Amino acid sequence: MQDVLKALGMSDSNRGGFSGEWTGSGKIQAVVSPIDGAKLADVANVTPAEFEAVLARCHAAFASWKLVPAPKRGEVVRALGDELRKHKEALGTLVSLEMGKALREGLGEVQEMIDICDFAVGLSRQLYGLTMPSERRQHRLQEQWHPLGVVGVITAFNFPVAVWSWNTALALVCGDTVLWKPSSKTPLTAIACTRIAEKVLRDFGYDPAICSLAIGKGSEIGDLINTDPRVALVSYTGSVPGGRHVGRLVQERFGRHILELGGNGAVIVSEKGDLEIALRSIYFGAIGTSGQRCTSTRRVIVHESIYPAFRDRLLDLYRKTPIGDPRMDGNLMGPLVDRAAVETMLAAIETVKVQGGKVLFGGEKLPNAGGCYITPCLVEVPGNLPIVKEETFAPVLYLMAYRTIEEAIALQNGVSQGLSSAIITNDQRESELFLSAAGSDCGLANVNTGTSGAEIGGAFGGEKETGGGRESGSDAWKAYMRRQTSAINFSGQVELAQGITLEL
Ligand code: UN1
Repeated sequence: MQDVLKALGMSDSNRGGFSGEWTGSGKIQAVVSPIDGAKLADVANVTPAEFEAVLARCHAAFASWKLVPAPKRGEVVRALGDELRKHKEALGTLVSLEMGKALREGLGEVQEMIDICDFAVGLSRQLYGLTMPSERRQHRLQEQWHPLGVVGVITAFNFPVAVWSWNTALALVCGDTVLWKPSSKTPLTAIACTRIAEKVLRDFGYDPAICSLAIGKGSEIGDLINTDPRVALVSYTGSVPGGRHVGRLVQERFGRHILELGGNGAVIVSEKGDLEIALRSIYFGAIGTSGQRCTSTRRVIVHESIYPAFRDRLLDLYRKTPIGDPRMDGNLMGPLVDRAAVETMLAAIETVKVQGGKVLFGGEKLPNAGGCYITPCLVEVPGNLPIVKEETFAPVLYLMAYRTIEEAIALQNGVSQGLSSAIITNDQRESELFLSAAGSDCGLANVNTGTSGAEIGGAFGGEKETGGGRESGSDAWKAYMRRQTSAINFSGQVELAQGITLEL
């Protein structure tokens, strides 16, 4: 542990606020690993007064950062990606230690950070605006994209570093400054990332407050971000109730928000699909990150003709799941993030039994140190029972059968969340229907691959109670900029639009 912290410039006791200098004299929090309950390090939270100073500096940094040409800002992001490459092993290990995901997934998460940096470097030369024909003679219409301001990034424990990077890499090339409030469950990884960004910004001679940090409770520090008009955009990843709260506060002051809330991913397995692909994608989607991705597979909708055979093969995989210390290569599943998550999972299993579900396997607590280990659970259900419609952030997978493809799509869409979905089929009519307006209502709809593991090149996010925001690739950057439309008259005369005449 000491080596990992040292490699990332940290120590046993760390301060949780940064805006050019490190601050934090609030509550001291002992960060404990879900792997074995061992203490990792202390973090001092920021007080409201320290938060005010952090925000003020981050806001002040915007005034000069927005004037740096975008391709030059891209150079900073390139260096950030290079620095992350150097620290991939240490940072990936810290992710695994702090939130408990398998080391290979921790490394994958850091890779996702590197990928978005690469994407953003290219983007820094492509912040295109359109030129449009004017209806008036010798006039021209154009739009430009300008920096927006401070982006408040509020992240969840499950992707403790990648979500910051999706937002930060885009925000930086867009000319925005970033104020990050990470989950209180994963403050160490946030300090590590901020240290990396600090070094890069200092090397270039820019104000390091461009990447600021404020660690504290959501109800305190989070709400200071949500209510402050100096924060132009709040990008929030978390639960549906959390997002409803953030959305209300930010809307109240006409700020912008990107909400990336709960999912309830389903995979439709057609009798015309490749069952090996289905098995692997579903298994990884359900147990990967111990079922704690918003893109995790939570429901499997299987054609009735193959249902019994498919269920038995999946059950077989579940029975053999290697669970244990996530740093050991053989283990596919580590602990849940904390004991409360284990209790939430157990409660959902009790509820589904009462509602008519049949537990086929799992939901057994394991005696490992720390108390956060539990076997993944597979439950047979007759359809979208009330508890199935809720997102339980844990490895519980609900299996149900369907008769027609239309019925399967209706089951997939029959929940209030709309993040990720997939179909496993070799029938083009089925896959095209699934991707059509009559198909999946989710932001992500995959064919012959699972619900999780989205690449950064596409826009990431979902509909309905998932919140409607988009982060990462494609044109998600537009949410981080201010659009300016201009009419330019080079005629030497006055001509009004819409044919209006003005005789003086
Ligand atoms: C999340 O769970 O909040 O698509 C993000 C995936 C990852 C990101 C998940 N690339 O599974």
